[in-house]
Amino acid sequence: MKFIDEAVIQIYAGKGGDGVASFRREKYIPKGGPDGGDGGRGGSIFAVADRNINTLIDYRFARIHRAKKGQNGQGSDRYGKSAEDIVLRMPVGTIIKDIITDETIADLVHDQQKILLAKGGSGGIGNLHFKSSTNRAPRQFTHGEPGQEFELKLELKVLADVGLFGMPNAGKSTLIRAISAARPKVADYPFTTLQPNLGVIRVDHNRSFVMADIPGLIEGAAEGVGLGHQFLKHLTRTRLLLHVIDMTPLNVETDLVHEAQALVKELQKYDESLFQKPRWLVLNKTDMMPEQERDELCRQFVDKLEWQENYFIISALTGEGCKHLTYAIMEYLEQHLPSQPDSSIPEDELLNQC
Ligand SMILES: Nc1nc2c(ncn2[C@@H]2O[C@H](COP(=O)(O)OP(=O)(O)OP(=O)(O)O)[C@@H](O)[C@H]2O)c(=O)[nH]1
Ligand SMILES: [Mg+2]
Repeated sequence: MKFIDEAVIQIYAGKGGDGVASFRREKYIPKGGPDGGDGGRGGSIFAVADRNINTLIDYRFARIHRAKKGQNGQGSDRYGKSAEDIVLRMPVGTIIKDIITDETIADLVHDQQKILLAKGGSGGIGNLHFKSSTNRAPRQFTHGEPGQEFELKLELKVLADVGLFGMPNAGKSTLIRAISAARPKVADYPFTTLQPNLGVIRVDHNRSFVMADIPGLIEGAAEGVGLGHQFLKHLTRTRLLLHVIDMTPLNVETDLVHEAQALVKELQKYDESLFQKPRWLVLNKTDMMPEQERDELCRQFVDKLEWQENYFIISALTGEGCKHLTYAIMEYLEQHLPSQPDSSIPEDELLNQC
């Protein structure tokens, strides 16, 4: 299914049914009292986060959602039936904004989280309720209230603890396959991955984290080269970025240092706060380097980058170094808990998105 992470929808909650003015008319009861019932409530519109959905594509096709009107009240004390509510199911990670005010109405971070988006109008009151000691035969009734209406922007930003980024073909998807149950496509051509994939990395039975693999990024992405910047938003809610680098590119002339710096500049061009996020280097495909030179070559590379922080030498293909990397990530995440706990969600809620 096509991955869509933005949509605009219009929602119209139902109007309440009108109350009614009616009088009891029965044989042998000449002057029956008022018996007009109230109108039913109009249908409301809710959003519910559903872990089985990972795209907003449905909302590209169905943009207008209109709940039904409540039934009018009737004579003989009969109340109108309330209209059914509409429930819009959306992926976990969907942010819902009012298009006019740009205000965030909801951030669906937990599976089955339910939010009222537009309230159905209350039903009008029938004349039954206007009866009093001074007015035994009221003719008043009220109309149902209108339902709320909004135009909303839906934006999906996947929720993950760790985000992978790197050049196409660097081995990002191979890495997520090696350490989680996620099964994104892997192939030896660029731009194999065309949508974010999430994987749950289980370090031991009660410690795990969620990792996002996004499509490859290349120099000039800000100007739209390759797939552009469009997928970087899916890294904005992560707590740690892993920059995956292919240490043995097919083209031996590749300037790895320049390439790595250029990608980081792309992050910065997209969003300064993404650039400021903690970032580690993951030097991949090292199984193709001569073993005796491997560590030295990697060290020279990080030196040229003037990289003093964490770097990991791995082979996503053979799995070498991957366990050490996952433990280091887990420890880091445990030591740097999110300031807003709501920005991460229980991992089992994300499994479907793998
Ligand atoms: N030898 C070796 N090959 C690897 C390693 N990791 C990945 N590959 C190969 O590199 C190619 C690209 O791997 P992917 O995992 O699809 O790369 P990607 O970074 O996800 O690529 P895009 O989705 O296009 O951005 C595949 O042929 C993999 O088998 C590794 O550690 N060693
Ligand atoms: Mg990939």
